Amino acid sequence: MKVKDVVEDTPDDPGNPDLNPGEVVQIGDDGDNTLRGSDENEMFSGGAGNDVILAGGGNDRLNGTDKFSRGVGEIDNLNGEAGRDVFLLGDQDGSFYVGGEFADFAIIRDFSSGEDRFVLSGSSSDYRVADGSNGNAFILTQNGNDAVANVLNQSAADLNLDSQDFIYV
Ligand SMILES: [Ca+2]
Ligand SMILES: [Ca+2]
Ligand SMILES: [Ca+2]
Repeated sequence: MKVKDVVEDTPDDPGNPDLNPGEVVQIGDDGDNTLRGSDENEMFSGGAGNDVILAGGGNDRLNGTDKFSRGVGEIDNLNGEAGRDVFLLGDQDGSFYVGGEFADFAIIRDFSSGEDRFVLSGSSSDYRVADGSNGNAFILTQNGNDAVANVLNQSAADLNLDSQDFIYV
């Protein structure tokens, strides 16, 4: 089951797990879902399972998991596509995709510095970046070296955890 709804009245805050005015919401179930967006501004939540999100145009917020399953054991594919997109990798309760080390993380296909942003839990000192094997970069927890995201077409030097590309909640 996929749920689609329109949010009417909440704060406009990309780091907020709640919803923003005018956002269309797409929510996956516990299986492996493909959520395909339109040119509207959307909020995607893949939930449990290994999900693919194709956000389409518009300024979208992409969460491959949710506050319940938290990305544990999941590998989600997040595609922001056109527009200024936000990739949610954690919330105020902690980082997503932690527990399975390199068996759980979000794959970010089209991050563009200065345009798109990441949301991470905590502060920049909780994370580090490292180069992957083929022209990609990992965002890892400082504590436990647990992969949170694999950012394609970026090197570790391209990702500045203290820049405005990163929002901490
Ligand atoms: Ca969209
Ligand atoms: Ca998922
Ligand atoms: Ca992990």
